[in-house]
Amino acid sequence: MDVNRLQKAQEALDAEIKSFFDSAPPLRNIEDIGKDLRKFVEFNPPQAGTQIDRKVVCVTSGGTTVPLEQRCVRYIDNFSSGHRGAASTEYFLKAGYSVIFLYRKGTRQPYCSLLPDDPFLECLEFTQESGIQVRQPYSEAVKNAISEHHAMLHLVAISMRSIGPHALFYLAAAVSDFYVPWESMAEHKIQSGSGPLDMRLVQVPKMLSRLRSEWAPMAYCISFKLETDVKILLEKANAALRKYKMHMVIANELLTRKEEVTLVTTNEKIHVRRDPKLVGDIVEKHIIKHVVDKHSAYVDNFDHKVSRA
Ligand code: PAZ
Repeated sequence: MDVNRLQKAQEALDAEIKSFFDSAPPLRNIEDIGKDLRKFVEFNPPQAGTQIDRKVVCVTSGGTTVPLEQRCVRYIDNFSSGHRGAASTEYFLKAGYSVIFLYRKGTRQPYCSLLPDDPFLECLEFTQESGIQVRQPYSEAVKNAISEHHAMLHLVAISMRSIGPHALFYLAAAVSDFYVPWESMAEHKIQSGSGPLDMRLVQVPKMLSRLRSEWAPMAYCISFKLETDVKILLEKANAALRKYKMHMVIANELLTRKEEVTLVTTNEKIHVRRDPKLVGDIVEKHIIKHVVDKHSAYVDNFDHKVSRA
């Protein structure tokens, strides 16, 4: 692409991103979120000239919805349960990472995978002697959920620029590709009875290239690619790797996503499977092991270059 066309494409993307953010209602509590985020980042201060061991990962998890009305009654949703993000967070914490867990309310939480879907009803029992108590099969899981969950970071970040290569983005959320701009959205509940609903959804601008080039240019970035047709999966993952300059794209197919994935980088494709013969073995355990190794090599390479400069 020549320089002029490249610049025009950049400007068009800038305009799309601006219009996307302008058309959304302002984020509530933005100041508190910013304050918490600063506290978190200050807790991991990059000290000039010293070795920083702490690594921070931002995990996105769960699906996003597309509201159809400003006073939202209806929305378009997707299948994502948040299992991938929640389970991966547990393994990142085990590997010594600090985690910013950016999740959709109501989706899976770390350390809760062993709890039933409706913990309050399933986990508790009433006895004459002790009143309400946690039922035996769940007591260990509830204990872990309480102690670990509260220690976890509840904050959101899109930029971890100040910690350079020690930052990792692990973008497991299923983000909607389309949205209804705020100004063209009906204010009140859309009325039925007047025939088929005709609605135009606008494409959400792809922010991945901005993340790589501007928001956190030194961070290690991993995105996911989900398809239902295995025949095109790796081709699409490779295309995303090149187009958005990701360091890794994790390719998964809808029906087998809990069994196996392929980690795609520019040099290799690593196929990762859970072992069905091992009780409790989950694919995220294997994914995170590879991710941690790749990220460490990236940081070492970075530090090496800096020390030689
Ligand atoms: O959230 P979950 O565990 O049910 O599913 C995980 C997943 C399939 C959403 C994730 O692995 C993924 O591929 N996310 C990106 C989807 C995409 O936009 O292509």
